[in-house]
Amino acid sequence: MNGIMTALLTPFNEDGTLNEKGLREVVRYNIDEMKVNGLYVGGSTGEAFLMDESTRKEVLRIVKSEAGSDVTLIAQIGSLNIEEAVRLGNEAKELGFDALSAITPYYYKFSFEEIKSYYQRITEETNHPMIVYSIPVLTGTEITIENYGELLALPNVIGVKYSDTNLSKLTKLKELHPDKVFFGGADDMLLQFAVSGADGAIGSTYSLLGKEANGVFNAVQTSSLQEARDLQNRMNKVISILEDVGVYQSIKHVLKQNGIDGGYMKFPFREISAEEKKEAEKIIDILSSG
Ligand code: NAY
Repeated sequence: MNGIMTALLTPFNEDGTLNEKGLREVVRYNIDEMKVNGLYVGGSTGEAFLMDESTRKEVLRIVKSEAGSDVTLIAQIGSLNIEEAVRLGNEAKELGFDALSAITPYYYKFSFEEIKSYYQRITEETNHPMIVYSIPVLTGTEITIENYGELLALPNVIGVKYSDTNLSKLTKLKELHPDKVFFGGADDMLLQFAVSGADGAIGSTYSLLGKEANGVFNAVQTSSLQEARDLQNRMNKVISILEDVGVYQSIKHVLKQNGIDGGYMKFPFREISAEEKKEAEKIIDILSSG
């Protein structure tokens, strides 16, 4: 469950019906020519949200019958209608898809508790590996690091399709959940996703750029960038304290603890309190633990 996966497009006929021949060709092309590790079926690229349930099921059946066990198959089964999502999930499971994925419920401004209960219900009623699909640019739903933690703790939730561009958040998530899988979802930032700790990427453009994408990903994996990521994680722990307390104030304070006169702030900047100074001093421990 890693590497480059194509977010599969769906060929339609002119009258809007499914073009089975085209779909089979696209599947084969991705597997045989683009050499991708997997197919993500029924996502945004697949226009799934424009299809009725029976067509979505038909797409799953055709893709499975064409791909067999050649590559990893993930079925995006999310729907605003929970019963439909569960039915699609069970269909994909029975067909032999390796994992399910579901878009965060969209359109209405659902609370996190509602979003969590959506994944809870799908995973309970399908009992199959689940990848949360987060794409804030389209759904408007941002998930905090803490809330991701709650979703990733649900039974069967194995990872996130992270179609977000906040890469410092991704690095932190991977550090907090090393056993979960994270897929990048902005193809122009594949390199940055790979460097930031993504286990793979799912994207539309890999139907054309599969080989290049594999090249980018492998090049990053085989160099010593893991070390760079570990260092960045340490840096980010410090940066997060700095930002909480006040960046300039706490740098000055920590410098002072090291015998360097960082001086005071210029009015109207305020000086930090004794409590904030103690918080800033946590940085010294982090720096000395390296
Ligand atoms: C999906 O569900 O089809 C996806 O994986 C979405 C990922 C794509 N984003 C969107 C909004 O479709 O591959 C990207 C995107 O097409 C690419 O970065 C080019 O913009």
